[in-house]
Amino acid sequence: MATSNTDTSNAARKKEVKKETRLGLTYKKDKDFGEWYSEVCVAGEMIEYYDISGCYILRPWTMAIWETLQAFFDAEIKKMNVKNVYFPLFVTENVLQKEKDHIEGFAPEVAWVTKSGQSEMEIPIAIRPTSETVMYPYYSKWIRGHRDLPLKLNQWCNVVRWEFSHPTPFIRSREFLWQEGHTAFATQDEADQEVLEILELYRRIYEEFLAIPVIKGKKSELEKFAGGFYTTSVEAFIPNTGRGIQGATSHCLGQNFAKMFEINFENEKGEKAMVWQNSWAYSTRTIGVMVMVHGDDKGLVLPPKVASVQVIVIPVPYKDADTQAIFDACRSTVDTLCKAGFRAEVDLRDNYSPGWKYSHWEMKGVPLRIEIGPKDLANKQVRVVCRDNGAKMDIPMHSLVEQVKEILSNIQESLFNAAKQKREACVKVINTWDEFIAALNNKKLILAPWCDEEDVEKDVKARTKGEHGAAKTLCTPFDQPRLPEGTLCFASGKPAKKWTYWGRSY
Ligand code: 87F
Repeated sequence: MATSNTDTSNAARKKEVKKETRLGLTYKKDKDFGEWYSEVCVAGEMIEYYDISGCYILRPWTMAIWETLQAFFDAEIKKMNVKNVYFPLFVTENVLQKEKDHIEGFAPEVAWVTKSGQSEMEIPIAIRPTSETVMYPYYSKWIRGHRDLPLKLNQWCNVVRWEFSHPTPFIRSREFLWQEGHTAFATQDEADQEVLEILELYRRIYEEFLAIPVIKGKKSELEKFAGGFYTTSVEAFIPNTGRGIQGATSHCLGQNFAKMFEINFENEKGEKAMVWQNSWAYSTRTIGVMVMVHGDDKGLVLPPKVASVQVIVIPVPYKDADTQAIFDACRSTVDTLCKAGFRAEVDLRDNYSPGWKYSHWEMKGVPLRIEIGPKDLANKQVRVVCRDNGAKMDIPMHSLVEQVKEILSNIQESLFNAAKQKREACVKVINTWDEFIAALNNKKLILAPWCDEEDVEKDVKARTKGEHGAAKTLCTPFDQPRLPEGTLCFASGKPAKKWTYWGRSY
């Protein structure tokens, strides 16, 4: 990309502007969703592909969003008295295997370092796929008596899981960023309560920041974290593919890990007792869900609360207009907005046309564009254009701050409402197997009465196996519709115990 250069002649500049006309996406969201998604991640400058499959470069446009989510969550857990720590990236085979049952199914995904330079290492070391086995030996050491409880630690880190299924930026990558919280309590009550408190923070990340509606609920026995007692999650839905996606999880581990790692304490009565533990995590996957839900054929659509640039100001100088005055007006507009607390920037590059800049910032999903041309200058106004619906209005300079505030908050709200409406249109309540299959083929988010038996879920999985993947339970929502007496399970015909969401998933 050429930088501005005062020596560049007008003719040369024009040529440069002309060259740069290829903008816009080649794929359509409704037609080729998978290709559209990869293209929008790259063209929106969030991701760059790397020469190791399943690994992606997270560019500043991504990291700014991650940092916003991080700042929110980090402040909230600190209010709960959770402390941040950092444990090593590496773990020995001995320690990793300590907890055999839970690691067994995951073993193929563990990446190992076997060499240093040209020499084989004496003991190979694994790269953490999650940190239970790294951390819990020290919980055992640090927890002695009831006064050491609760112990509430969190770390912000990367983890590596060498997946073999199709990698997708943010959604399924071999290395990703997350936070993992690991807490220990004297009583189940305290643990139960924290599970839900954390889940509520995850709901807020999705709904308040990313403008994505989620369902809070409990995972089935088959889908829960095998090493735990019960798993809760927030579940999102991607209408275009008809797939559910687990947004974040908050587990109550019960006393399983306490037993294995001997995390004991002396209680108030002087008796030996085992701790109750939780673990919880959300990852950079959140950002992929945001891209999938809000993006359109022009590119990314960023919710104002997370956009690193909320307002982009673009000068629109006509041939004979006073370019300097327009540039000054743009700069002072950005100044006013930044002083009022908005994240605003101006695009003064002289080697791109205004039209090119419009497309560029639309591709990057900036929520609000401000255009300033000679007419706006004369009328002491600016032209604003909303990214989400293309709405245009002229607003007087004197009310700039109040109006921008109002417009951004409306965009945030309407993105959420639009996403919720789209999701609701995909929800299908069913009662029979035939209705279930029909809904599955129609990419629905299925709410079905279920007997809650593991074998029945396995059977549903087996019966729906196909090129698009099997159907499974997403969650049993905490918010349960009424289950009329005598309702039968859609799959087994036995008495139904609960309403559960089913579908294909990521
Ligand atoms: C892959 C390889 C090895 C998931 C893995 O959800 C181990 C694992 O334990 C593994 N993939 N898991 C489950 C992670 C459970 C739990 N860990 C702490 C969480 C929240 C944060």
